[in-house]
Amino acid sequence: MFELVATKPFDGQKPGTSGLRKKVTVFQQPHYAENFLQSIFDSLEGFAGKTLVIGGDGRYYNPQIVQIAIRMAAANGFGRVIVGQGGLLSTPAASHLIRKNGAFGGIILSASHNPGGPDGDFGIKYNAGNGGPAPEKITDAIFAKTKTISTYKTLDTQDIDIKKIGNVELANMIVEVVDPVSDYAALMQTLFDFDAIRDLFKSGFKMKFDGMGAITGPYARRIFEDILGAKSMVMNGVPLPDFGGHHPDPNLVHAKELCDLVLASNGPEFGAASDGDGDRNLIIGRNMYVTPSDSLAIIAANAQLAPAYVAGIAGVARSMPTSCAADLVAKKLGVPSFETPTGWKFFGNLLDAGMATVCGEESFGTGSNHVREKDGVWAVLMWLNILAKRRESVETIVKSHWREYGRNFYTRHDYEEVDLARANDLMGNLRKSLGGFAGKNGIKTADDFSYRDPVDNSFTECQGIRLVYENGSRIIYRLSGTGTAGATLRVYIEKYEADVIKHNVETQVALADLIGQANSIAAIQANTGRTAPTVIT
Ligand code: VG1
Ligand code: CO
Repeated sequence: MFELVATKPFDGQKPGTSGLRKKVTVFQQPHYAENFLQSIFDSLEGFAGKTLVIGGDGRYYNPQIVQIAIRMAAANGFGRVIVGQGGLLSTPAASHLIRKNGAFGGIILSASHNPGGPDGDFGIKYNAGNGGPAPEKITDAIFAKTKTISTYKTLDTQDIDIKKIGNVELANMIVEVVDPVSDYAALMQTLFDFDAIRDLFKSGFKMKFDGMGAITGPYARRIFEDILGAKSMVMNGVPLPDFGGHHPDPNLVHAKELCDLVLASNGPEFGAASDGDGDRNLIIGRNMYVTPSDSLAIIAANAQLAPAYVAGIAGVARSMPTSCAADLVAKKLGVPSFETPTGWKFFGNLLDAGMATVCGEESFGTGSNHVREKDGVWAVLMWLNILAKRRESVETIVKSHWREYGRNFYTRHDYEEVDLARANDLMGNLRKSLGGFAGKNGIKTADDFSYRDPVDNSFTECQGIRLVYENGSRIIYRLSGTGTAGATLRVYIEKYEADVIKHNVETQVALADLIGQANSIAAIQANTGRTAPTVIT
């Protein structure tokens, strides 16, 4: 018999770009997590007796919330929970388990690339039966429920042992504890040419992978080292509750240890990293950083080298701030390209409908129709597959891509933890001035990006201020939907360059003019009090 616990609503349980993210201390308030979980269940219908996948990235507070979620799933009438051993699952592995087992949905416990530990962040996200993040229709319903909740259902039981693989009974529910890596590793072997990659490593090819003290360590060890035979190449490979103090965001700033090693002229041929929950990827080669936007374009152009994509891709989708490099590839391939709002949930319908095969975001996210999340290890394997087939360096592959398509110089400047009211003012002022930009200083159009989903016709607006220049250059402003303190202003800057002679200019230099314009148009210094971005990628 379940217990009905009386509770009161909490303010602000609104899912952002990727689920509900708050400080651990916020989640530690009595009933806080329970309220949100019950609101998820109350927004769903028809799950009695069905399967729910539960797992998280192992960050601080993961073990406690896994137990709460399992009890509440049983009390709410699920028939089976599949949970990763120790409560661990990378986000793409959770997506795969939902799909493979025909589960009703999944609860993913992660704040992704945000720092962890007692003073860090925590997060809860619901994924639907297609394995993908719940669409806005569901997240809006969840938020509405959080505002009126008065009771939640749970069981009065001890913690259940999820350290051992196997089945445990809990009331009328079966809890199936699974190895977090096995099914995922098996899926990867159906997508890529593992023999070719094994041969690449046998030939002396050197690689370093940075797990950043987060979830992908065990996945990388099993797949790259045990299965593919790469020798001791994983750094920071043990998932830790505080990520070993790392900020598990795989970019040039936070994966500095790896970058210093690989970007050197005598470094290993290839380097990669993933984030807290394993859905992001950083790709670097000796002397060559590959921007996520370029990586998406290069993957789209070379996907046919991998067995799963040998028949070609149906289309490419990118988030609006991602550079237009992938569009050029789609055009050449004669397949459609789609431009969606930021956040992986917007790719779900396109993937389900078979309209896009490969998707990506400038924020180090790349993936395909094999799951419904971005997938860090997948992207690394895709690159390894390309490298194994082409037997050229990362640098050669990138430069020849630019030669063929032109180069989309690209940078993102983040101003983190700025005052929320001032950030809102900055965006508000830009919105008010929208009508005055076009036709001046080379700007062709100015708008606040909105998106009509071509599959279900749903409409999403206010997704970022977009200034598009006559020559195709773009400046985009938006506020982050994943932060937990103040506001983060993201400024995205892009310029297309067809002339090969100009391809080797340093990115910040090539974009200096546009960066100056971006700063002055939004009066960033005056509005944020900051003279420089906190993070440049
Ligand atoms: C950021 C990125 C976005 C990504 C999201 C979740 O969102 O910009 O592209 O989908 O994080 O990624 P925002 O709203 O902060 O810009 V993860 O790795 O946190 O699941
Ligand atoms: Co992530």
